[in-house]
Amino acid sequence: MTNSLSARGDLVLPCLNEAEALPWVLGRIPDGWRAVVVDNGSTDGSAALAERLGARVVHEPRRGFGAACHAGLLAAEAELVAFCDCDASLDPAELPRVAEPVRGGAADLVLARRLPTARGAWPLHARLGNRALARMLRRRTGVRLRDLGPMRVGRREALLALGLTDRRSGYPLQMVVRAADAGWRIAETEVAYRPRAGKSKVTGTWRGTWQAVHDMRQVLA
Ligand SMILES: Nc1nc2c(ncn2[C@@H]2O[C@H](COP(=O)(O)OP(=O)(O)O)[C@@H](O)[C@H]2O)c(=O)[nH]1
Ligand SMILES: [Mg+2]
Repeated sequence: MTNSLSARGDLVLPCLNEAEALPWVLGRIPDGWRAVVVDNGSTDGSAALAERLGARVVHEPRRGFGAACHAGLLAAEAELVAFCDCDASLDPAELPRVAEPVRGGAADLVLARRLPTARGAWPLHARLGNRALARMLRRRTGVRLRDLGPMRVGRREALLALGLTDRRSGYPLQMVVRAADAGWRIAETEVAYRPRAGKSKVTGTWRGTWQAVHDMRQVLA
């Protein structure tokens, strides 16, 4: 891991009780990237563990995936900012390749489409919901994406200028909708999607799924 001055990018990792996943995730941070773990009131010692493992830890008391992601964006200092789940389902080591189009100026935002590596990595309802969402996004904005993947990279100042307001599960969708409305060049690449470590907070639960559907509808309304 590198300090902020030499870092090419800050990697925002929203974290709610991910002690099981943190050692692997933080062990996979590529050179030139700094991990910014945003703890959202974990009760399993995630924050202390992340600190011990050398990550920068930001505390966001307001619950919600978007609240955590946005606190990470506000705390970031590097030119490039990436987002990635902190559950060991996605490999931070893939970041340099994912970030390349933004770094090189060919795109303003890159999203990584998830390719499941095993049965059970991606529950069917989540996969179908995601596909429906991609279709709605295309109808609404004209942007063609095959997945609204959680691993993505953009420029810090431009991301801030989007003025994102969602603080729950609509955040990743609002980012793409506003970027599309602002005329950003949006690119899609691929990443491996593994079965997560620990328990799912969103699509693995009824409550989380319902909230995600509700929040995303609001964004597209
Ligand atoms: N900070 C914060 N992180 C969250 C919250 N809900 C989920 N996360 C994190 O967001 C990421 C995605 O959540 P996850 O449970 O993997 O959702 P799934 O991939 O749909 O099953 C994980 O890193 C979680 O720790 C929340 O309310 N606050
Ligand atoms: Mg996950």
